[in-house]
Amino acid sequence: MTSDFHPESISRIFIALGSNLENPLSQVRRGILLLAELEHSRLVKRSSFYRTAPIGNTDQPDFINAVVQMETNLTPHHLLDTLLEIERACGRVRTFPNAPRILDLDILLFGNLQHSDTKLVLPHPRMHERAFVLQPLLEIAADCVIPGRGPAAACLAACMKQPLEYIASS
Ligand code: PH2
Ligand code: MG
Ligand code: MG
Repeated sequence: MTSDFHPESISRIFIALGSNLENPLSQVRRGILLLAELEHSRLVKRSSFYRTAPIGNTDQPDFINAVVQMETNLTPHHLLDTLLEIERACGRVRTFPNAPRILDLDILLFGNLQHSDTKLVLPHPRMHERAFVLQPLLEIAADCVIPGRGPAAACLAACMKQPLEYIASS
């Protein structure tokens, strides 16, 4: 039988939050409150909020983005399922890839784990090329190294042309 959590193994994880529908700032704030209540887990730090231009599908509203650092005893897949449940509970409806969304919760890093299957790729496969992830991540973890990619600060230097506006710290 596989277990949902490892009582003796705590992992340091980072989760990205993003919203561009229905008052995005309050959606991201609510997402953080729900993450703070996650079972077998502890919220350690959260970044400021950033207003960011959409990357990919550019024909949609600006996003509010933030990143949190947590500790968890959950397994990566149980964490993933739990984040998808929170997204649904907050009213997210999946239509097409990169569609506007009420709340997106992405696992960026799960300790130093490098993993790939049909449901989950770790580290997040596009995090190293997205200023809206790297800037808030570096705000709370300045020395962060992305397994397989190198220092997050060097990754951010390569994507400085992506517009991003610091909006609030609380
Ligand atoms: N999320 C995406 C695609 N593009 N752009 C911004 N600025 N912020 C996001 O959170 C974002 C995006 C897919 O999840
Ligand atoms: Mg995403
Ligand atoms: Mg997602």
